[in-house]
Parts: sequence; structure tokens; C-alpha cells
Amino acid sequence: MSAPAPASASTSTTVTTACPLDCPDACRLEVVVEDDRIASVDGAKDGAHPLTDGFICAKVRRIAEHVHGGDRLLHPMVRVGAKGEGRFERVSWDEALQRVAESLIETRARHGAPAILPFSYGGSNGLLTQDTADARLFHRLGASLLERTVCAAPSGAAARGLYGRVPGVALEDYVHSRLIVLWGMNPQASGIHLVPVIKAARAAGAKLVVVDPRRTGLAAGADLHVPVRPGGDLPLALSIIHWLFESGRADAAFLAEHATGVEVLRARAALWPIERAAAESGVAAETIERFARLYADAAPAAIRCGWGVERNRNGGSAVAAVLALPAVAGKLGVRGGGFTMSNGGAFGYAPLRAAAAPVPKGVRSVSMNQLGHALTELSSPRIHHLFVYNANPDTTIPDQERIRAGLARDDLFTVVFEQVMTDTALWADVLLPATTFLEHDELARGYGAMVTNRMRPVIPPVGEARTNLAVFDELARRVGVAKDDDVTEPDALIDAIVATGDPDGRLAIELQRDGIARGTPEGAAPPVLFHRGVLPDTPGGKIRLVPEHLDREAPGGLYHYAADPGTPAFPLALISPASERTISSTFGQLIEGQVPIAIHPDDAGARGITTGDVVRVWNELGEVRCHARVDDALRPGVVSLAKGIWARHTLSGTTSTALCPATLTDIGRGACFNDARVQIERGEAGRPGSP
Ligand SMILES: Nc1nc2c(c(=O)[nH]1)N[C@H]1C(S)=C(S)[C@@H](COP(=O)(O)OP(=O)(O)OC[C@H]3O[C@@H](n4cnc5c(=O)[nH]c(N)nc54)[C@H](O)[C@@H]3O)O[C@H]1N2
Ligand SMILES: Nc1nc2c(c(=O)[nH]1)N[C@H]1C(S)=C(S)[C@@H](COP(=O)(O)OP(=O)(O)OC[C@H]3O[C@@H](n4cnc5c(=O)[nH]c(N)nc54)[C@H](O)[C@@H]3O)O[C@H]1N2
Ligand code: SF4
Ligand SMILES: [Mo]
Repeated sequence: MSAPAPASASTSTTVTTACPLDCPDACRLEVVVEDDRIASVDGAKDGAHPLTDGFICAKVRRIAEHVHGGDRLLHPMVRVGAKGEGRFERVSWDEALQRVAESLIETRARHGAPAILPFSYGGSNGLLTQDTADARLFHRLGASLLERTVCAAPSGAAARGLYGRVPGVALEDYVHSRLIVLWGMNPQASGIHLVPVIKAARAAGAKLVVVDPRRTGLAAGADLHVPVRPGGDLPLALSIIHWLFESGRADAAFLAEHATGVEVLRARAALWPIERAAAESGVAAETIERFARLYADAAPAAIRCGWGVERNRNGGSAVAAVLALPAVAGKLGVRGGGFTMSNGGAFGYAPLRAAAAPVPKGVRSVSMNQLGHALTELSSPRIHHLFVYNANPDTTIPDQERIRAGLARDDLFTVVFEQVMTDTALWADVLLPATTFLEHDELARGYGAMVTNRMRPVIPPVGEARTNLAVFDELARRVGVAKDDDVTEPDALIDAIVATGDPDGRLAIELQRDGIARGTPEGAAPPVLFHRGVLPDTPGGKIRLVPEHLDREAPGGLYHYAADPGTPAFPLALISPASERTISSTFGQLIEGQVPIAIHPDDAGARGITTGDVVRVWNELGEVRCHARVDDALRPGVVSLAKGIWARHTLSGTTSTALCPATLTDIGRGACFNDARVQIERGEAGRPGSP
């Protein structure tokens, strides 16, 4: 045993890097490193980032507990217990990789390559750690393709359909707004750097409207809270569009010059007079009308559309209707006016092209939202090899109990490549330890903040963790699909990725010099749509209010409303919004104790439920037993259990996804988390598993 190094020998350095986690803000970070360990992390104070401003969220300030904590995977392991039991034995990298390579080769030989299903999402990954070396391996093998549609697919399809790939209102430009609408978005949890901008705008007289079934912190202090029923946004937004046309507040001149589909949208919105929309959306008619007037009267008016709007059967049409509002009301063309959905379109990188890993044609694709079905029912061929990385599907994908039934199959070989022992990792046959963004090179663009960040490792890999790039390239060699001219060095691959989205070479220079590149050249203000020649990236530069391809895709046509899926047996709508403590399920291991389900006092009272009671929440898909918290911030008829909590946070070991249907949205094939309809009853406090 070696003696501990004397304290005086310790070195402390401060390194600048950035956060790639699934959050709009893409913060620039200052990391204090002591003896190759993360000592502390905070927001950079150098002013290079438009939003960070020296502070970051509480989650990432605790990231040292994720990187160096007891749940970290430190070396490769193979399963020794039963499936899902979580008993593993340490092996060498060579042995682990050999087992994985052999399974890939054998699966392809016996069942055909589509029997291999790579499963990743990569919301918290940058552009180097997904769609590069992994794609070279799986695309060249001919593995099943994965539709990565758990999030942002419907909203992205709607935004691109109407406006093309253009960035929306820069978040820092919200200071210029006179009215800010937060529509299905809760920045206090999901993107905190918008909060001070909203405060500054309000201090200068701006009004705030929040459209959310919950009275969130920002809604509580807003000028108007619109407590929409989950899934009720489509009738709500259409009724405002209808009101704008009927009351002469639509901008006819702007629409005539800059939009197509005006009459079709107008006719479809006409089905939704305010009274009818009130009944369907659960918002009082007076509230809708007040909202419509506030919006029509204010300029500049900005709508920050969040991802709470898309997670239901009407999600794509609902986002399209919300994004049509600024066009109809003539709110575009001024700084602080318009809409923001994702600003990822400020940069157009093509990692697959840079990595020479094109998507193969004619290969089967599987929806990630229907993983349970894929593992239990899909045939021709059946899935025999599941490779999970950059995702935690046991926790985050709808229909949890069916996914678990699939993961339990003895004839399924499961690889999980992870940083920590997640609930999915417990199901692995082979577990591979992955580096975190503090241990590898990365290139990440913000989808709120219009920046690209170039990150370099600030500490060496913890334990035997390896990077995605290293592992996938090694596997490609072992299964015989690597090519001599594959770019495998992180620096060179990042340069190649930057080059795909950098026509004038400015980004490469800024990234090299500062580690950050902005969406606009130095000194220039962020772009404003319909200002100084910035036009929609659509044919003719026009807004397409009813894009033909979306109209064809949506059952019943775009803007067609499908009724609430509630039934007398399952009358309560379950939502599972982002919480301050996790990013999706990342950092869940750091939440101590149980996580309760929130329920309105009326619904609780009718069922004899009080705070702290054990309750059973169920529907036809599954059941969760957990504690209740009575909370009048919810609208009646809605219950809420945080997204991303782990099995350990409920008494039953099941979470909200056990109650979420694997149905798909109207456009974009997105997930319908907020279409979960449930019943809830008080359980006996003494049931097994309760504390
Ligand atoms: N701290 C933290 N930050 C995160 C994340 C996280 O998990 N934690 N996740 C990241 C990711 S992956 C994403 S996609 C974003 C998501 O961040 P947001 O866009 O904020 O999305 P959600 O948290 O899903 O929902 C936002 C709000 O919509 C409300 N809501 C639910 N259903 C409806 C509805 O039908 N209509 C309307 N109008 N509102 C509804 C919820 O009550 C919630 O307050 O945040 C990112 N940032
Ligand atoms: N109930 C409910 N569930 C939801 C939602 C909801 O609204 N309600 N929303 C959904 C949304 S918006 C999203 S985006 C999804 C996200 O769901 P997931 O894509 O499953 O995201 P995470 O839960 O963050 O899991 C990412 C995992 O990847 C690992 N990881 C990170 N970086 C690397 C890397 O470089 N290499 C490797 N090998 N691994 C890495 C992390 O440790 C983490 O465990 O969740 C969805 N789940
Ligand atoms: S999660 Fe968001 S707020 Fe937190 S450090 Fe990362 S980018 Fe910033
Ligand atoms: Mo997401």
C-alpha cells in the first residue's frame, strides 16, 4: 500500500469547458480540478457565452458526485446472476469486447443483421459521441435502424414544416419583448438561463402568460395562467387563431405576402369558436379571450414553445398551431417578437457525413418509443442483440413493464455502455464503462443558446472508462467493418464535423481560439426572422401554414383534433415533467428517498388521500405504488410524477413510464407521455415495500 500523497503536493487548476447535457442553455463551465478529480464546477464568468453569466443549475454543480460517486461503472463486467438481478463479475476490456463482437457476428449470421438493434438517443451527447463511430459500426453491419423520436420529433417536424430550418427568437432577445408566452415549458427546471431574461423583461414592463396544466413557479407570478388540460393546446391555439381572424386582428397584409395555406388554416380554426375550445381544453372562455387580447395587443410578443405541448396524440398539430400564431397575428420581423422552439438549426452540422457513415437504404427501422413491442413481438427477424448507449430506456421510454419483459428474455443479448449503474444497466449481459464529457473530447451545439462548444477532457478517464469513439471503432475492427481511411482521432473527426457546417470557416477559427463559436459573427446581434433578409428556409421563403407533407401524415389532416383518451375507469391525466434534480434520468442516482406523485386536493379528497399516504396508481399498462403529495398547483384531474426518476424512488420499482402508452403522435412519430390516463386509490400504509 502506498502512503497518501502529502496535502502540499496536491495541484489545483481551473479549466474552461462546456455542458453538453440535454438542456437548451449549453453553458460554458469553469471546472476546478484537484489531483485529477473534479473539485467543483460553476458557470464561466468570462462573458464568452450569451447566457451563462457565471451561474449554472444545481444538478451540474453536483456533477462530481456523478463522476466520482459510488454508482460509477469503473471497469467492464459480465452478468453472473439472472437477467436483471444486477450481479456482475469484472472482466478485461479485451474479453468484454470480444464477447460483444462475437455476439454481433453470430446474431448476424444466424438471424440476419436487422436482429441487431442499437438503442441510443444522445440528447445529452454532443456531435462526436453519437452518429459517428457508432453509426459506422451499426450502419455497415446492416443493423436495424432506430427512429430517435422520443423527444422533439413532432415539434421539430412542425417547426421545419412551417418555417424550415431557421433559428427562432434568441433567448437573450426576450428582454426586448413586451409579452412573453411560456407555452408548455418550465424554464425554472428545464432551462434556467431564460429566467433572468424574463425577469429583466418584466422589470421593463413586459407581461407574462404561462400555458401549463400546473401553476409552475413562473405561472404563479404571471399576468395570466392558462391552465390547459394536457393535450388541450390544439383547440386552445386554434380558437385564438379563429378569434384573430374574426375580430380583424389577423395581419392580412403580412399573410398575403409571406404565407401559404392561410385560407385552409382559417377554415380549420373556424371549427373552434372560443366556447367549444373552452370545453375541450378545460380553460374558461374568459381566460382564452383575455389571452387572445393580450397577445393581439402586445408588440413585440414572443412565444417560447416548450416540449410539454408535443407529448400527446395531437402534439404535432398543437405545436404547428402555436407556431402559426405569430404569423397570423403579425408578430414577426421585430427583435423580441416571434417564437422559439429549438434553435439547434442555427448550425447545420452533418456528423454522419463527416464520419463516412451514411444511413443504409432499405433497412428496417424500429421506433424507439415502441421498444417494448420491438423486444417482445417484432419478428422477421426477432431482435436478438440489443446495444444500449447514450440512453436509459428502462426508465425513459413508454410502456416500462413491456420493456422489462423484453429485457428479461433469455434469448436476447444485451450490451449496456454506460457511465453509472442505471436501471437499464442492471439488465446487461455485458456492461461497458463510458467516459463523461469531463473525460473526453466533444463538440456540442446548444438548442436554446445559439452556440457551439468545443470541449476537451479536463480529467483522465475514471477507472477504466473508455470513450464512445474508442469503443465503437474497436468493435468495428473486431467485426470486420472498419475501413482504412476512417477518421478515428477525436481532433480530426471534430474538425471534419465542424467543416460540414462552416461554409466560411468562421466557426473553426472561433472554436480553435475560444472553445466557443456563436451563431452569428462577433459583434452582430442574433438573427430576427423577417428582418434584414432573414426568411423562412422554405420554397420561396414563405411560411407554410399547412405544409402538404404534414397534412398527409396527420390522421384526419393537420390541425385535426383527436379527443382526450380518458375513460371513466381512468379519468386522471398523468403528466411527468422535467424536474430540477435530473436531466431526463441522468443524475437520478443522486436523488435520495422516495419521490411522490402530486395530486390536486379535490381529486385527493374524493379518494380519501392525504399527503404522505401510500397510493396505487394504475391503468391497463401497469401500476406504480408510491407516496402522494396533495398539491393545489395542479389543475383538478391531473396528477404529476417527475420524469426520469429511478426504480428506487417508488415502492413498486415502477415509474411514470409504466403508465405511459406506446402510441405515437399525429406527426413525427413522437412519444405520447402525457396521454397517460390513470386511476389512483389509497393503499394500505403497511403493504410490503413501504417504509
Ligand atoms: N432540469 C431539467 N432540465 C431539462 C430536462 C430535465 O429532465 N431536467 N430535460 C431536458 C429535455 S430532454 C427536454 S425535452 C426539455 C423539456 O423541458 P420543457 O419544455 O420545459 O418540457 P416538460 O418539462 O416536458 O414540460 C414543460 C411543462 O409543460 C407542462 N405540460 C404538460 N403537459 C402539457 C400540455 O399538454 N400542454 C401544455 N401547454 N403544457 C403541458 C408541464 O406541466 C411542464 O411544466 O428540458 C430539458 N431540460
Ligand atoms: N415519463 C416521462 N419520461 C420521459 C419524458 C417525459 O416527458 N415523461 N421525456 C423524455 C425525453 S424529453 C427525453 S429527451 C428522454 C431522454 O431519455 P434518455 O435518452 O434515456 O436520456 P437519459 O435518461 O439522460 O439517459 C442518457 C444516458 O446516457 C448515458 N451517457 C451520457 N453520455 C454518454 C456517453 O458519452 N457514452 C455513453 N456510452 N453513455 C453516455 C448517461 O449516463 C445516461 O444514463 O426521456 C424521455 N422520458
Ligand atoms: S444542464 Fe443546462 S443549466 Fe445546467 S449546466 Fe448544463 S447547460 Fe447549464
Ligand atoms: Mo427531451
